[in-house]
Order: sequence, then C-alpha cells, then structure tokens
Amino acid sequence: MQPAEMTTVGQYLVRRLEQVGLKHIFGVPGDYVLRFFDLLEASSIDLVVTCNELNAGYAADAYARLNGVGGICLTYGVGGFSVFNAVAGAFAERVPLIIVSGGPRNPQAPSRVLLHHTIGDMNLQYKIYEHIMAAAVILEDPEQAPDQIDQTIAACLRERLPVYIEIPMDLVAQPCRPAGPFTVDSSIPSDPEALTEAVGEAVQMLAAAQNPAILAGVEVARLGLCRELEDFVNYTRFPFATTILGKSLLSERHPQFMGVYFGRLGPEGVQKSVEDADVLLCLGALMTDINLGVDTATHFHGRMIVANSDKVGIKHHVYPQVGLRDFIQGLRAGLPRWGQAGQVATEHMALTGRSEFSPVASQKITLKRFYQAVNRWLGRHNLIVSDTGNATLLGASELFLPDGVPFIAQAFYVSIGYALPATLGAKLAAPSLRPITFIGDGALQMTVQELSTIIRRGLNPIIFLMNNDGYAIERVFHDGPYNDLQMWRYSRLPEVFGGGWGCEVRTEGELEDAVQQALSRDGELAFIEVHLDRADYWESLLRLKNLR
Ligand SMILES: Cc1ncc(C[n+]2csc(CCOP(=O)(O)OP(=O)(O)O)c2C)c(N)n1
Ligand SMILES: [Mg+2]
Repeated sequence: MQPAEMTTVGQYLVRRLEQVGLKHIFGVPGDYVLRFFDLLEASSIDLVVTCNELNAGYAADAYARLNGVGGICLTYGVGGFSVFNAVAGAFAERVPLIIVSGGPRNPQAPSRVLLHHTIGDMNLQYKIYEHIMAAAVILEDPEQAPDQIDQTIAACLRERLPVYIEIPMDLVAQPCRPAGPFTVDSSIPSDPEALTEAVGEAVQMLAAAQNPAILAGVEVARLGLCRELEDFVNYTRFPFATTILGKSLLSERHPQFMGVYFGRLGPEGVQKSVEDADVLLCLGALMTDINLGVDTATHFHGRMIVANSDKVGIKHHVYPQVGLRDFIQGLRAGLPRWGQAGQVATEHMALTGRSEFSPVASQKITLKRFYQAVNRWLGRHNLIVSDTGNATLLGASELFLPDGVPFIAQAFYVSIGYALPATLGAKLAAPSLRPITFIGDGALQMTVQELSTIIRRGLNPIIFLMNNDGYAIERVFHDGPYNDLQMWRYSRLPEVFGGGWGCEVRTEGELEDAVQQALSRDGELAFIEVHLDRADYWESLLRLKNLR
C-alpha cells in the first residue's frame, strides 16, 4: 500500500468512533493515553474531561442511553480500574459503551522493569474487563488492528453491551490501512422454527386470556422497538405497564397505561393490576428483583410469557434464538384484537396527576407532596435523572411524565452516585432538554465533583438534593451509626464549584419560589437543597420492611 493510502491505528479507531455516532467521549488523561487524546482533540468528537474516571463512566452510560452508544477513554490501571463499577452497571443494564484504554506498551515487547500503574501482569485489566464485556481486545499488531477494532465495535452495537479496546501507547502512531465506510447489521436473527412455535404457543395463551396485560421493559428501547410496541399495544388493546427501568418507553398518557410496575415497592393499584393478569406478556423486561419489586412477581411464572432480546420463555420452558422484534411482529399477525378497549383506569394519573396538588405555603415539604409539586411544572423539554434511594428513585418512578420525556436511572444495578455524572452525560446527548435531577445526600457525597464539569460546560440542569440527613433507605432495613453522614452546607456547593445558583427549601412555599427562580434562570445550573424529615419514608418501603 502507498503511504498516502495509510492511516494510523489511533486514527483508525477515532474514525470508527466518529462513524458510530459519538459526538462526545468522556475520560481522564494519563501518559499511556495522551497520544490518543491528541487524536481525539483533533477529531469531531468533543473530549469531555471529568473529575475522575468513575464519573466519566456514569456520564458515558447516560449519554449512551440517549445517544445509542457512549464512549470512555482512559489511562491504564489507575484509570481502567477506577471506572470498573460504572461499566459493570452498564453491562448489567445493557448499555452499549465503548471503553478505550491506553496500554503501557505492546505486550509482545519484553520489559525488565515494572511499569507504573501496573501491578506486574500486563494483561490484568483486560482479563478483568473480559467478564463484563460483549467483546474485549488488546491491539497488538497494526495489520490486525483494523479488523479487531471493527469486530469489537460491531459486538457493542449488536449486543447492546460494553466492549473494551486496549491500545498500547506505542501502537497509536503505527501505520495501518485506512478506515472505509462502516455499517453494522444489528438485527438479532431468529431460528424460524423456534419463532413459529413460540408465537403459536403465546397466541394460544393470549387469545384465551380473560384479563391479559403487557409489562414492557428497557430492552424495547435498547433495540429501537418503541414504535413496534406502540403499534402492538394499540392493535391488541391490552393494558400495559412498564418496569421502572423501562419507564417512559411509551406515553404515560396512553389510555391503556396502568402505571410503572415496581411490585411491592410501587403503588398497590399498579401491583394488583399487573399481578391479577391471567396472562402477563413481558416484552423486553429484565427479570430482576428490583424491576419486579424485590420478590413479588416471581410466583406467577406459570402465567407469564417472557420475551427478551433473543429468547422467549413461556411458563416454565424457553425458546432460544427468538428475536424480540420478530416475536412482537409474529404476535401482531397472529392475535385477534382484544374486545375490551379503553377500560383501564390510570392508577398513575390519580397518584401524581397535575390537577390534584396546590401548595400550602407554610407546610413542611414531604416526599409525597414534593413529587406531586414537581409534576405540575414538568414539560416536554425536560429529561429526568434519578439516583437510587428512599427520597429519589421511589418518588421519581411515580412522576407522571409528559410524552417523550426520557427517564434515566440505574434502576437495577443501583449504584448510588450515578445521577450527577449521568446528568452531565444526558445533557450533552440531548442538549435541547433541561435535566431535572433527583439525588440523595448520600448519593451526592459519592460523586459531587462532577458539579464542577457541569458548571464548566455551562449546563443548566435543575438538581434537587434530597437532604434527609443520611442513608435513609438503609435505615429502614437496618439502622446503625454507619447510616449517618457528615452534614454539608449543600446549597453552597455552586459557589464552591464556581458557578450556577443554589438555595435551600423547607416549606412548600419556599419550594414554589425556588422552582420559579430556577425556571427563570434557564441558562445555568440550579441546585435546590430540599430539607426532609429523617423519617419521611415511602409507605411501600415500610411495607416491604415489614414483610422481610
Ligand atoms: C456505590 C454504592 N455504595 C453503596 C450502596 C448501598 N446503598 C444503597 S442506597 C444507600 C443510601 C442512599 O442514601 P441517599 O442517597 O441519601 O438516599 P436516601 O435513601 O437517604 O433517600 C446506600 C449506601 C450502593 N447502592 N451503591
Ligand atoms: Mg439520604
């Protein structure tokens, strides 16, 4: 090949990252990755340097949930190991992430000294990551590198899971063939016989059902099947709920929408409607304890059809190799319409609907009324980010969202501290939307530094810091001094980090004023500390505790 037709391994990788749709990548520099960082700086990709790698991971995760794919770039060892928890969360929740790590040197080249950021074994980071990846590779040979890069990125897009590419620092500038066009067939092929049998059995069950219902989950969004699901719901007229991880997949104002199913952790009415179904059709719902409200839904397996991205389980047996898209299309073609249209009383609307709430100025804020208050002014130009905790996920899951408002929460892996860096990633992925973020005081203390990057980039989320003086959700289950936190002067944080506007509120009147201020300051961060009673627990949490 003539030199003019060559590129470098580093440039090849950057080009592929551009081609799959990364407009931003999150990371922290270090010497093993600096040359690659230079290439990113010279590309169309905006390199977002976060305060630490864990935060880069959470930011990229949220970015990927909205953009379809996200990217992280970091140095070896100190960077790679720091981001591990965020990547494990992405793996658990099926988030497509491309992790690019610098490497000390080509592992083929021997060294007689121990290298910094390593503990001796040069393959250790790769070996650890391999377990939480659709594919992982250490690039070693410039001739093979292009194919290895392509195969690894294709696995990310096809399987909607993280992948790991380690690029040794001495390989970045080595010549390789140029990057041509790149397309990935990300459809999941079905075994025709398994598909026909699975559809046949499911149609039979659903056609005979008196009281069927759909439980839709996050894989529908990951696989880009929201339109198909909507059409299916409209056609069948079956009532539907979503899991918490799948919240806002479809319009929450749809007349057949029953609410967000969270088992015992959610509203009793929604729990009853879902669990009373004589056939429950689960579409793209991950069968996790949290999605199912810890332990409630496991006992109706005999009435369940569980279709995931690449298999269908009916009652107690499984059809492998059945793609979700094909299965929904098969059901759509085979099922008669259900007779009883539009009869679902939307439990959800009754709980948090706009009309119910009017603030009482001097009344102390309670959790339940806080989320009702928020619901009055949410609009289509918002996106919701929630952390995990008594004062956050349990309340945010009950918001009655306007159509198309994304809901981002790590609602299965539930690593606290996710929401603040996720706010950064989500805002960069959807710049026209203003994030509304709910974070517990415990969660904030984990990743608070990312306020700095949010301010540095001039982003405008409205962040509610839900201050209940400690790890409330843990207190419910088992209390001890370890659930206490140092009390910070949270509302002063914008000042500490150098921008935005902060305040603290205790009453409904103060909350109303703060929200008006935040809305009028449309172009900057608003940080509102909400003081709550220590013992302001959701009833559902207390119910769950009593059953344990
Ligand atoms: C990274 C991480 N460490 C520990 C936990 C265990 N954990 C779950 S919830 C929680 C407390 C959350 O406290 P806070 O954010 O203040 O929310 P609250 O329940 O008080 O509303 C902890 C420590 C976790 N989920 N993730
Ligand atoms: Mg708390």
